[in-house]
Amino acid sequence: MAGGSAFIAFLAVRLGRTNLSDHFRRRQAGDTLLLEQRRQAVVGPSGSCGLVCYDLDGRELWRHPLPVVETDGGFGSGTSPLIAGNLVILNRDQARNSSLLAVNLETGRKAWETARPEARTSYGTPIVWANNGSKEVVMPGALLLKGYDLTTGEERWSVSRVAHVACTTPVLGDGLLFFAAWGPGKGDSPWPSWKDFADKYDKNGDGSITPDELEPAMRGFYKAIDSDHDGRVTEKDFELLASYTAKGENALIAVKPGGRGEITDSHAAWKANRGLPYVSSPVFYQGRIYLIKDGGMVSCFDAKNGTPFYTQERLGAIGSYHASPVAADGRIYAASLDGKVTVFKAGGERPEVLHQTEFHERIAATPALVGPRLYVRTQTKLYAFGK
Ligand SMILES: [Ca+2]
Ligand SMILES: [Ca+2]
Repeated sequence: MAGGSAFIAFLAVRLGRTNLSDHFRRRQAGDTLLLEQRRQAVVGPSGSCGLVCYDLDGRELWRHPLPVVETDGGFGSGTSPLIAGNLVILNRDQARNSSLLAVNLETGRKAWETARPEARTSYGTPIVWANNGSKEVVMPGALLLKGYDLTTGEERWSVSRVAHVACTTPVLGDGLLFFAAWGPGKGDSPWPSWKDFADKYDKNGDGSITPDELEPAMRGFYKAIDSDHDGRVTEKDFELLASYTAKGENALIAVKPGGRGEITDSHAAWKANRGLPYVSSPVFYQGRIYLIKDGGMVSCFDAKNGTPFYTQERLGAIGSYHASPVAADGRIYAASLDGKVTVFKAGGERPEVLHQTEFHERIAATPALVGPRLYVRTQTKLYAFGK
């Protein structure tokens, strides 16, 4: 399986007789529960406010409550917990007091927590990387991608010149680590000018915009725009946002193992800037990296050297993509947020679409491949496909 852990479907099937499934069904976010098969336990993030561990009969084994994350976007964190050995790792990047947290899988007690004072909100899920034989947690953050010692939480390396927004999860393949991130406000998606924004929203003409002057749908983003957190959006906030955005570089990067300290240049294998995904993570499959860009465009690169086989080819399924693509049996599966799943052939010089299915409701969670089955979780339903 690739493209992010997505055991939710498997769990819901296994737990279908318990009240847990109701709990899962009500959830709308794209975050995912993890199954630890050795202990037959399930660990889930509960509304961004902590970790809860259940056994496979739905009995609660422990819980580790946490303050609700305060994200820049005003919505919850989309991250999933990561189980690594006897630890459960959780991304706690938020507007203030960001950290990377590890709790003991047996007890739910904190094992270590590393402060990330430089980090703002991020939404991706950390992964484990056996980096030249030593196990690390790779944390996809805004502006910085970092590696930490799995056992102690100590920072080991750092890569800069990545996007100022991090929604994706890194992937591994062919001995390299790949991280693709894109943030709005630059390139073909510039921020509006302060003048245009104020003309539209500053209804009382006092030179600042208060939440009540925004459309309800935009109010969730108020904290992200109000850069100095004084409760009013002004030209100064736009300048701060522009300078923060300018620090990032929207890119797909390949990182070589063996680095310590600042390794942005020393351990870069290659880099690409086209076809970047916003929320969906890359998938590595048969020596290639696939990216799904919002709008329904797929790009495919040689994992070893970054040579593109094709870039930004249309899949015929427009819209946003929050679920990550997954790959199996010579095929790539991509689910749009609007609920269209496209199956295309892996390899080749262009994406050959084999099949498209309309599910008629939102798909935010990454489909799960478990043995010969493909599970797709939509807003209200769970589907299983197989031979
Ligand atoms: Ca105003
Ligand atoms: Ca402000």
